[in-house]
Amino acid sequence: MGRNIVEKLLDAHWVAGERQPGREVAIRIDQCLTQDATGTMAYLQFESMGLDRIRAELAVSYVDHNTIQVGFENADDHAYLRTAAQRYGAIFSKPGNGICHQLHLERFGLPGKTLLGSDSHTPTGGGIGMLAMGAGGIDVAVAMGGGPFYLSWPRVRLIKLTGRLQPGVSAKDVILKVLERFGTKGNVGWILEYGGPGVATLDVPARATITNMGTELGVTTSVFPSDDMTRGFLEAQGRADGWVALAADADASYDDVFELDLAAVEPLAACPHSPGNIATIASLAGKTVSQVLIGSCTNASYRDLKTVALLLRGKHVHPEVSVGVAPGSRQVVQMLAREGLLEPIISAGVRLFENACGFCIGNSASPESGGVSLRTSNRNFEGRSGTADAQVYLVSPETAVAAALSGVFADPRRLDHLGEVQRPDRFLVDDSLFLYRETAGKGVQDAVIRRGPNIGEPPVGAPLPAALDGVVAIKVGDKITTDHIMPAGARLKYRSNVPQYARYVFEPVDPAFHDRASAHRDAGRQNIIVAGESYGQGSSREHAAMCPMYLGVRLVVAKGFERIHQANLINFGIIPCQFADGADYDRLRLDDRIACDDLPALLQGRGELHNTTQGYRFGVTTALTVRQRGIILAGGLLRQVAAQTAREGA
Ligand code: MIC
Ligand code: SF4
Repeated sequence: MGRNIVEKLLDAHWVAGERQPGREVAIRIDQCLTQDATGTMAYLQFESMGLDRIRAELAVSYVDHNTIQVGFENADDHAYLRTAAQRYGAIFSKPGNGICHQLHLERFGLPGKTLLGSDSHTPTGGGIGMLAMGAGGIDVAVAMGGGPFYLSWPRVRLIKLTGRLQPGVSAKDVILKVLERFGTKGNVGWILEYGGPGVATLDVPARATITNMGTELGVTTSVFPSDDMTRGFLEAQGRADGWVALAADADASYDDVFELDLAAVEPLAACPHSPGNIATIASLAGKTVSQVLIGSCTNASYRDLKTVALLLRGKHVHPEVSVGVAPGSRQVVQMLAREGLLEPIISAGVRLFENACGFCIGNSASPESGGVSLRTSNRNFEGRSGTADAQVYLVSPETAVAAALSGVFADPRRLDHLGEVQRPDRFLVDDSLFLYRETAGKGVQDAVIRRGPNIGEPPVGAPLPAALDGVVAIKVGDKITTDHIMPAGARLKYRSNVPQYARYVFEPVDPAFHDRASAHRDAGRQNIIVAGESYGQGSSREHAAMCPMYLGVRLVVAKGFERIHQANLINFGIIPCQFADGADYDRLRLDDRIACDDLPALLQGRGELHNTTQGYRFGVTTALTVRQRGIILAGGLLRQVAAQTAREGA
């Protein structure tokens, strides 16, 4: 029987496990990426594991999130990351080089390889035929050290593309269509594989836009075949040597097939406050817009920004709309500059931002109060923009330009000069902002790691106690994102300093959480988080587990969890339990005291918790592998790996 692309990639990297949907498998990771907001902790944890050097084929440490540098914190992080990369043998991408996913696609991504990144949008690499996944920093640290990555054997859905997109409709509309169909919850454990004759009509940046936002569905990853289009892209990047073909066998089978006619896709928007809240631009036409921002790892490629430049040429943005462009990489900026395409953007009255995450993570360009902001990025969670009551819509670059020019939502298919962008024969390649081990100056072993005052210590958990003397420290609803749990934006600069960052756990939901949880912890009680469906959507930030661990959280009881966050909770020794009966969610109240005499027994799959305040018992379930139970019992992965390394060294 033939194999699909996902099976081929998993088989080629097989280490151990069972080919059964939902069962855990271990695979070898070829390439790793980190970014600065998660990278400092990833490297600090790598150091605590006692390994002397990076063993993965390739590791790249990007600086793209925290480039604001108000105060010393970000700069301390950058210096630490640069010197740690030099010491352990990673490539360091300096601030100013661009956004990790865009850069990785341009310069390092290769079909047939696995990629693990400490950022949830790592699946961008699926656009070039990689099995690319996001994970918490500590999982990436383990993979950098040559250890395997564990994932559930997936169910694979074929998204069969036919037809060709109309001019003015682009890749963003395709993934918004997929989001409309499958939503942002209920997709854990799936991988999307794209196929069908429509694939050949999409270039690599378009494919990468689609795989990038597969993350918003909650799938493990998304992957495209590697074909002539892929080869052409690699050739134009001067990397043709790395091309291999990758296609599903003719008789491959899938767990599900969804057919999508590209010609029938209309311009779409994800409406506030979820990437799965989809409406047609036609239904929004005429609605006033106050801000338009084009950029992020989803839609800031050369193709996207050249499209924007050509659409803006000779025109001016609407007087009442604030418009900004943040290119995805320095290559994109250099190409636009060489082709005279920055001029039309600037002359149109657009603000040119740094090629970094910037507005997407809410650390710049927040909209006005109640403002309507159209963005080409991938997340529109409430408050993420930095303005609590802003209305953020996610759209394609073409739709963004149509709104920038008219001041209202407008159909991009009516713009002039659509569809004029072709891939260049040669991209402008200038790798001078990548610092390679060989060019970094000193011998790897001699490099001195710079640790400014912002560089803290990764917290190490304590082994699981036998009994639980817990208290419900917060009760939250459905679809709580990691932005709710551990806000980014203005708080992002504390990522390397856990005691400080922990002050902001649940800040957008309940600013009193930190003080309450600290008081329980100091009184010797364990904190419990009670949550609804899809707890932990969004970012891969392990701080959303690490900081709660620091505040004494031992248990999250929810109706459902998202993949990366569930793995992060386990990695930090926190038990993710589900209600055996969802109705018990309603009964639990803040401050209820919860007891359990045999906490380790809970890890076996099923158990009972005793609500001693209200005087009743309720059932919970866990779905943990032997490996995961070991991590929780040990008090977290860091503690477990450090103990193992010490034993091996002894
Ligand atoms: C995001 O888009 O939310 C981020 C910021 O890139 C995060 C990573 C982080 O929190 O540092 C992600 O997507 O994983
Ligand atoms: Fe950066 Fe935004 Fe992409 Fe996250 S989603 S990596 S913040 S550009």
